[in-house]
Amino acid sequence: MRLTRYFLPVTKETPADAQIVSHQLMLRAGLIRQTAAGIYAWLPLGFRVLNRIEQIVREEQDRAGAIELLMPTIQSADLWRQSGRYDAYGPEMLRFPDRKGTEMLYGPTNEEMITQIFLASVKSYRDLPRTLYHIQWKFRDEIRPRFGIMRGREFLMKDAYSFDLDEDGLKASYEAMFVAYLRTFARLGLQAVPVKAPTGPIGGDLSHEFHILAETGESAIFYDAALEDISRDELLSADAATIARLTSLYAMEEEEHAKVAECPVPAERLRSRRGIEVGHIFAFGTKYSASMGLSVQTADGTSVHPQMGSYGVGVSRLMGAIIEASHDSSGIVWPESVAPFRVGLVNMRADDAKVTSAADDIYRQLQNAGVDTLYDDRDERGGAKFAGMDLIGLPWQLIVGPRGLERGVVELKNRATGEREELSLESALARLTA
Ligand code: 5CA
Repeated sequence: MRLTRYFLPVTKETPADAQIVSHQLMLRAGLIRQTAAGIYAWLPLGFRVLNRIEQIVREEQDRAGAIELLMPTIQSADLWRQSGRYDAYGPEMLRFPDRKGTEMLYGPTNEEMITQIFLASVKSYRDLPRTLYHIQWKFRDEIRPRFGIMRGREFLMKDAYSFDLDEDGLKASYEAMFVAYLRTFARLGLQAVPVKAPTGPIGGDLSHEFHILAETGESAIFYDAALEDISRDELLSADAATIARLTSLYAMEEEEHAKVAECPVPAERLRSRRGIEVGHIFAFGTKYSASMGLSVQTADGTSVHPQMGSYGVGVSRLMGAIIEASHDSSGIVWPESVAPFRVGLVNMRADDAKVTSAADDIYRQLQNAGVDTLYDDRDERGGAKFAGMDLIGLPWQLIVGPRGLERGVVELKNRATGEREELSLESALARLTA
């Protein structure tokens, strides 16, 4: 993509209304634009990152055996009356009539709808177990939308729902999602701490939240320092034993921790940090299947309400969490897995025909090799270009200037380490296409 043809409104000034660094950087780097309180447009660069995060979440859901579908954002009030949650949900739910006066709402979550869909077609134990998921926009009329997309009113969520015949089945489905979450966050370059959670309005018995440690996190959590020693490789190869080990280590939200009479962790190993909740999973058994009349025939001819769980990931919130975890004083440092482009190609002298012809040629070669490249072909000062590239945080910067070209070299900069290296053009391309 040529910057002279792109839509990338970056700014130097730190926006006054943004309190945390991820929100400031998202506005400055031209990723998002607020259109109403807690509601954001995703500008081209931000939309690319959102799609990459979504794709990693999707791949790990698929890998865990979950099946993707897409449910609508708009739901009917009657559906929610069946579970008894319509009145219970309160002012966070955005409610409105359609032209006929039918009461509608913008979905804050989808337990009722998936149960209704399941109910219409599943009658037998042979159709279980199943886990279905979608990645869809939600609306919650938060009292205090803040920190940009971190606590928005409209936000993108992956929500999965599992249906099992019995409690052992539910436990297996819950663990499969637990593994998927550990792998998802590891692939996003994040270290997530699983915290045992109270179940709240979703209901149920077993629940975990996944927190990314960051000073700006909204939750205070207490946990065993041993949770910090889990390696990325271990998370990527997580299995039931990993979960057993992780969940045996102490981790609680402040409110729950305060209720614990005697903390099992010795003081020197107890950590108190702030966390961003990026995922939340619940095993709630028959709460919705019973209230909404979903039952299936078992092998011996009796009828049972399926055991259910629901599993949420804050897809849009993850972008904020990634930036909180990965930035420096110059800007964002994207992990390779979600970077909007892999390479930022910088033409140092767009007013020099020789340099421009060389940079154009490199751009074509990168494109032909399938390397996502943002090409700064603007006629601007080098300093401004460097600052812009550092701000938007692409993993690699490839710099083409007149002095280097005379000696047959280009400069390759690694955004994360700051290391710069002069290389022949061939070696630079080989490095980037590897
Ligand atoms: N039905 C369940 C699981 S599918 C559910 O809705 N869980 S939740 O309320 O915990 O939301 C799931 C995830 O969505 C949260 O862990 C959080 O990462 C994200 N989320 C929730 N509210 C917001 C919000 N206002 N802005 C951005 N992300 C949010």
